[in-house]
Amino acid sequence: MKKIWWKEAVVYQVYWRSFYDTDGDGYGDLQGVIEKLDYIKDLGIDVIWLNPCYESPDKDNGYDISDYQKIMRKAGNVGTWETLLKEVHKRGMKLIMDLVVNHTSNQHPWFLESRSSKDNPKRDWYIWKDPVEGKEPSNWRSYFTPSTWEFDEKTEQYYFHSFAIEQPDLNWENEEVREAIYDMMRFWLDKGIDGFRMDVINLLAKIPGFPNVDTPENINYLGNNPGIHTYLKEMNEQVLRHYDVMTVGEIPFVTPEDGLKYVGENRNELHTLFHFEVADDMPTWDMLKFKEIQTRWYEGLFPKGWNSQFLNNHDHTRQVTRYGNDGEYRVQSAKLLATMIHTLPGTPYVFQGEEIGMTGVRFDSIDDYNDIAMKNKYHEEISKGRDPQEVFESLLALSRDNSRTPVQWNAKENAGFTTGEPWIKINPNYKSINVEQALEDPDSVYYYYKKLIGLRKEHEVMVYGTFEDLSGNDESLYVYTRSLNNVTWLVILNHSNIENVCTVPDKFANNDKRLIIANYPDVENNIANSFTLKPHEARIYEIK
Ligand code: TEU
Repeated sequence: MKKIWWKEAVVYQVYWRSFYDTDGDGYGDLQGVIEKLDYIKDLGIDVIWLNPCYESPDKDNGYDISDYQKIMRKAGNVGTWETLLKEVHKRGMKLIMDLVVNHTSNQHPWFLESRSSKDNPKRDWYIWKDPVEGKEPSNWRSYFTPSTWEFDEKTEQYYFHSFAIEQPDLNWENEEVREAIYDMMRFWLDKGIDGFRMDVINLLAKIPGFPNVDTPENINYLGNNPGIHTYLKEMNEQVLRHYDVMTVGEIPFVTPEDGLKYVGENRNELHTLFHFEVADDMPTWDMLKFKEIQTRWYEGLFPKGWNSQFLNNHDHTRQVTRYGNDGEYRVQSAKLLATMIHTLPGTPYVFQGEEIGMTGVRFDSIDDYNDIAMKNKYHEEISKGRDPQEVFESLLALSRDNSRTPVQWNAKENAGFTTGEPWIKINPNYKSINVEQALEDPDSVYYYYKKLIGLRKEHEVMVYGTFEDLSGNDESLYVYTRSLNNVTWLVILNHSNIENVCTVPDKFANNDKRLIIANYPDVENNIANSFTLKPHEARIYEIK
């Protein structure tokens, strides 16, 4: 079987502004990432995904770029970035960067020129429309605002934005735009990066004419539109196929069948994707729903295309809080969720701090939060006369800031993240949940992650094995196999706050079993055909 590095890899996501601050300005920085590379390497990580650190007014934490080829001052400079890349490669790891090309900042020189006049040569680099009956050209909502249209007084036209008004969409129908983006991609690829995580890459193509829709709140009309595959094939032909790189498309709202159109091995578009079906369809844990999603994506994608496995990132709250148990069983729950993510089919992602079981937060006031999506929604809802406290509390669980609080390095002031005033509050539980504590505790979440990641390097069955769900419609138990050649691993997960009886699938009743890993101590090697699992207990057995 063909071995492919980005399928075998474990990716660690560095949200640098919350990772480690070395200059005391209260923001993490690239020098901080450099100083923690040995920590990331020791975990067993192969690839680092660095969130955007390009020049930006920072309205959406770097996803509003004003210069694609400069480094944001609070992150560092190109020199620091080049040192980071060199140090990552020196440790045998790879670095992928965020490619944010659906939109720029409204402070990007391209947009400043485009908005300056209707006949500016760059007018058509963005999407401008005349008012319709004195109003927005169509009834579309954006992800962050009630309308995708913002009126510009100077030229008396509306411009289109899929996200905040500070993030105007580029017009991908314009070949000059595409060529400028391809040149920018080559700039970073020629510096030696190992690939791109492509921000909302399915939004580049728009429905022609921007017609009104019946249900503007169901904003899937923003993505997966005709023309997207033409653009991605051109991007692959002109740029990507000329480099040995990993491409992962963030394609939030897509089905397995449509996902395969982006990442099918003979499509010549992208290598792999991550989608949000779990995050969007499961505000809280629903094992039956999760199993159904996993099986549908396995059957709809593998082995013709490749998926990613994650439960949290900088946009989705910390998994042990949202999907597990961040109280009495936090450690066991964090280990169980990790066991699942690292044994399901696809490339596993570790979001910074997940490896020590960091949890979500509940700050006291909207003023404690930074996330533009949350704050825009808060102001939109209270402008309708809703009770501010009720609106605030309704937004807490899914606020993206849950995952954006600084990494907790130790129990000292500001969790050892900064000597300055942190840009966002530190999670108050840092005194008990921090890297220093984890490194001193052989039973910590950290060492469990390290062992899981190590297993992936030793056993190809975790990467290339077929997948079969054997747990049927049990609402807490997830029991499945991964098989490759004559090796079969049986994964047994009790995602529950109570004990559960597990019966070994009949087909393995007479086989010997060898325990590979467990998240409780003193677990028996061989098992009887029916045995009791503790709350949030996870085990992997090799079937002999
Ligand atoms: O996120 C795209 C996206 O789909 C998210 O906006 C998601 O729908 C939202 O966060 C609800 O949870 C990407 C980036 O990951 C995000 O940080 C940016 O804000 C966004 O694109 C715009 O660039």
